[in-house]
Parts: sequence; C-alpha cells; structure tokens
Amino acid sequence: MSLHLEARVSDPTAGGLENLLSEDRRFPPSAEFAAQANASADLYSWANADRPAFWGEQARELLTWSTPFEQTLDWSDAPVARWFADGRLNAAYNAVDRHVEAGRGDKVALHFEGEGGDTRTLTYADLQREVSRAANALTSLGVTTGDRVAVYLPMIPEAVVTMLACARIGAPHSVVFGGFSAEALHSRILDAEAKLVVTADGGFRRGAASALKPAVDEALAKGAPSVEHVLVVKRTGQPVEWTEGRDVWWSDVVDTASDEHTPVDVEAEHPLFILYTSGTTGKPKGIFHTTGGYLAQAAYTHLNVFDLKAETDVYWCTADVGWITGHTYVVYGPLVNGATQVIYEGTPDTPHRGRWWEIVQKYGVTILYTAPTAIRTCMKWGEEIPAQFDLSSLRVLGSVGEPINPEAWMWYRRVVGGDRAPIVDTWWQTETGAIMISPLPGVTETKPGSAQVPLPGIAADVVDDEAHSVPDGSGGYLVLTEPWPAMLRGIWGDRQRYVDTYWSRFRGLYFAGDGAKKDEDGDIWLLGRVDDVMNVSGHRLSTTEIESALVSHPWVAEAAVVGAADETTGQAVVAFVILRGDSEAGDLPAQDVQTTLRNHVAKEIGPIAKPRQVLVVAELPKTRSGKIMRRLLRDVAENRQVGDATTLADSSVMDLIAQGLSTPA
Ligand code: 6R9
Repeated sequence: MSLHLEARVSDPTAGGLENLLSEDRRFPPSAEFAAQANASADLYSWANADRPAFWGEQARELLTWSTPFEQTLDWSDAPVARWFADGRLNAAYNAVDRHVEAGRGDKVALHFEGEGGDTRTLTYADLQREVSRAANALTSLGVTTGDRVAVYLPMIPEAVVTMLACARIGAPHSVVFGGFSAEALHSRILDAEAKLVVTADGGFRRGAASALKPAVDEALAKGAPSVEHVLVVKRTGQPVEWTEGRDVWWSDVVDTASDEHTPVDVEAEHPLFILYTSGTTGKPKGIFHTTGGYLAQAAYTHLNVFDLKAETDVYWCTADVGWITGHTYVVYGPLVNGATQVIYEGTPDTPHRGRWWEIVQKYGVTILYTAPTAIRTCMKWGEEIPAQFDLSSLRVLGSVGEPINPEAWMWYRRVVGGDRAPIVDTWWQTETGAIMISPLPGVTETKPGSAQVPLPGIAADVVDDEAHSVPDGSGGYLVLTEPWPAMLRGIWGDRQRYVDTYWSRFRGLYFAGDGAKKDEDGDIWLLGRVDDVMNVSGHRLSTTEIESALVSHPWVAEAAVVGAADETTGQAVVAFVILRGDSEAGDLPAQDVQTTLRNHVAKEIGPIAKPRQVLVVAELPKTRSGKIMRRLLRDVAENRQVGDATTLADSSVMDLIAQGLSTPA
C-alpha cells in the first residue's frame, strides 16, 4: 500500500492543522499530451510578472467587447473588486451569437440526453434562435435590464436557454436547484425580489416524472409580491395547477416569439447572476457575480484546465445548472469557448448503472468533469460496469466539489481514464466563480488527491491562526491573497455580511473556509471545510484523511466521518461506510467488519484516529451537488433528532440510515 497517512498531534491554538498526508505516487504528463496542450509552464511566469495585465490579456483574447476596456483591476473599494470596469459586453452574445457570426452556426452546442432516452441537438444557430425567442418572451412578460429572474428547472435545454436569455437582456438569473423545497425556493425568491419564475411541470428522475410546478405554487402562496409571472416549460406532461393571469406556458410565449433579438450591452460590472449557497447558520447567502471578470476567468479556466480544443472535443460536465459548476462549466465557460457539449437530465443509474458510460461511448465524450462522490459511487457498483463500454475517447478527466481520496483518484484514472487521461482536481467555490487551484494538463506532474497549484493569475496560500504563511510540510487555512476576475462581488443586498464572512478572519486575505496543507514541494492539499475538522483529545484530525484511510481499504466504497461529542475525548470519530457490493465483507458478521475497519484506520493514521464506531449504511445523505451533509450524520452519531434535511437530494436517505442503525451491528 503506497498511500501513507500520518497525523501529527498539535496544540489546536498553536499552529493550525498539522495533519499530514503524504502520497508518493506521481504521474508526469505524457510527451504527446504536453506537445499539444493549450497551457504551458510559461503562463505562470507571464501571470506573475503583472497579474492584472495578464488577466487583461485573457479578457481581450477570449471575449468580444462592444466597448473595449482600458482599466483592468480597480481595488480601491476593497474587498469589492471591479474588473475591466470601463468595458461593455453581453454574455449571451459571447456565448452564442459571435460563434454564428464567425461561421460556426452549424456546430453542435448541446447534445441533450433525456433520462428516458429522448434526445435533442442544438447547434449554435439553433441556440441563437431559441435564446432570442426567450429573450423576447421575457421582455413581453415585463422583465427588463436589472430585474431578477428565478429559475427552477430540471437539466433540460430550456435551463441553458433561460439563463442565456436573462443574460441577453441583462436580467440577473437566480437558479434554484430543482431538488430544493418550496421553502428554500420561497426564501430565495424573496431575497432576490424576483419578478419572474421560470419552471417546468416536472422533470424525469430515477425513471419517474418528478413534479416541480407544485413547489413554485406553494412558494408563491407563502407570499412573494415581486413575482408577476410564472413561465412554465412542458416537460413531463403531468397535470399542473394553473393561476390565470400569472402562469404562462413556454410554448405559448417563447415558441411564438420572434427569433431575432439584439443583445443588451451592459457594463462589465453589471450583475450576471445570483446563486444562493448555504451558510453555516442563518439564511442562505446570495453570492453574486458580474459579467466581464466572471466570463473572462470562466473561459480562460475552461480552455486551459480542460485543454479544450473547440473544434474536436466533446465535453461533458455532469453538474446540474443549479450549482456553480453548472453555471461556469456547463453554461458560460464551454459556450463562450464555442465547445460542443453533452447535457444529461437524469441520474447515473437510470435505467441501468452503466448509463454515464453509455453516454460517453455514444457521443464520444473526450473531456469529463464530475465529482468524487460520483466516482466513489461507480467504484461501489464495480469496475465491470464501465468495462462494458468504450471509453477510449476520454482524454481529460476533471474532479470538483470535495477532496478526492487518492484511491478514488486512482480508480478514476485507471478504470475511466485507461491509465492515460490526465486528471485535474479542481478546487474552487461558488464564491470564487471559477477554478482557482488545479493542475494544468500537459504541464503539471499530478499527485493523487491534491489540487496542487494555484492557476496562473491566481494567488493562494496556506496560513496559520495568525495569518502567517506556513512552511512547506505544514497545514493551516487556505486563503486567497490577491483579487481575481471571477471573484464574488458580494452577498446580494448585504455588504457587511460579505466583509464579515470572508474578509474578517485574516486581515486583507480572503478566507475560503477550507483547511489545507502544503507538502514538501509546496503543493496544496485540501483537507475539507474547517468546520469538518475534528478535535479529539486536543488533536486536530481531518475528516478527509480518515475517509481516505477508510476508502483505501478494499471493502469500502464510500465513507463519511464526523466528530461526535464525547465525554472523555471532547469529540470522537464516528465513521459511516458503504461497503463495496463485491467485497467479502457482506458475508462477515457486522462486528468483525467494524473491528477490521477501526484497526485499519489506526494502522493508517494512528490510534488517535481510530473511529469510536464504524456504522455500515446503504446510503449517505448528500446534497444535490453531491456534498455529504455531515451535520445530519453528526445528529445520528450523537443520538439527536435529525435536523433540517430539506436540501438533501433524496430525503429518504436519513430514514434508511436510522432503520439500518436500529438493527444492532
Ligand atoms: C465548485 C464547488 C465549495 C467547497 C470548497 C471546498 C469544496 C470544491 C474541491 C473542494 C477539495 C476540491 N471543494 N472543490 N475540496 N478539493 N477539488 O464545489 O463550489 O459548492 O461552493 O463548494 O467545496 O470545501 O470550499 P461550492
């Protein structure tokens, strides 16, 4: 076993995190890949020489401006940045029209695959017509530049079309996950004072029609004075309640609208969208992004991190448009770069567990961007499933959303990437807008489990409690030390909360909320949210390290670790594991499985990290974006009533876990 983990004991007040995770496997880029790569090592020195000028070059090169900018960064109102502020542009024009004008109208923009197997192909010319119709329809419904539009749709082409139609008229969109409750939708509509809600009768998930419109009706029944209309896409054909005068069918107003529309030029700093993300407490934060800087970094990162060749690649990001990855790497990045991409409505196991690989084979997907949780789920299902499909088209693999365990990384590389495709582990946040820390394919020698290096143009560091940069080999808190183009411009309507949340922990530094360490080479390893860091007998332990240790055991497919209150040790480690379907553990007594896994962690990390309990479960509670909701597991581990589970992708999971635990292990 080449994965070696060690936990160093530290005084929690003295020097930040000191959990070390040393992983000695290395994957240098192949000569063939490097020879054709978009990125080169020169980018780092170029960007370091003059960061704002570097970004100015990217913004000029990758975007089309109706009024070119002279200014690059204006940081005089810190911590609110202004980038390219005297320039003007339109995001939808950049994502669609300019490709048509350049003679690429017949190029496929979207290969849509419905869960039930229905498909639609939209070229850039089709997209231009659709987005123009939708922009005209929005205008006819009274939406004008600056008005907010709430979008509550499944992963269907209309979601992309709606977002671009909003951008086309300069109306910031606020996309709310289709999996969120009426309550969550209501609070987001109120906070943004949305004038219009765009939704569908429903979408297809797990082989069934899942209704969306009732949640909108329920949200609006709670009172939402700003909303004038609800625009409804017919997707499933299920019956819907109808409020005359308020509700309108997409087919009545969009399909009949003119397919010609002139995009509205906006200032670079005009808000492009609001996206709500849950804070640790209280109401969700409306993170808002503006147009020019966001688009520049979206395009630059999409081009270089995924090595996109717009003419030949078929790109697929599996994220839902309801989270930031769907905004930046389904809608804006790929379309601004003129890529051909796949979007898929459903779940990876409908109607069978090979569905994703079938899609890769069918469309010849060359670049795949997904989340560690999905990779671990596929590991759980067994590698014989992807083995049934031709995945040889894949040439770049991306990971996002949480730290990827080295074992999952290795599986991804070997089983999905044929030991050939480079993996880019991309660290970023809703707040950062675009990728910040990632290897560059063809340039960086990769390390399983590490996001490694800030991209050219990005400045990050790991600091201790006193904001001092830690030496290589030590841990601490991840911070961003220089403004970047796609950074959030604030929390909608609450500047003070923006300052308090991100800029007050360390003076002058953006605090991301993640623990991290620098290895001996200075490469960055993410250790999970700092609120996921446990303190056991005064020793700081990272949930990620213990999860990695568990997943490195051949029996374990997926693991989630929480710190549960403990009388003697302060906190104790409680692990929830999903066993691999094909492992022999299924035939052993639960007690033996527990003991083996507890000892395994003790051996990998040290006795201090040995879980008090290892609970075998069938599922883990996850948000729609795939993040494990450790808060709920902590409730289980501490024998409390389980708290608010409304943001779970599948709310029955907690019942399953509770049932499983009531049968004694
Ligand atoms: C893009 C996205 C942000 C948080 C972030 C961190 C975690 C994301 C990661 C990662 C380790 C990676 N995270 N990517 N941790 N390695 N490659 O996920 O945005 O939903 O706002 O979450 O996700 O904890 O702070 P968002």
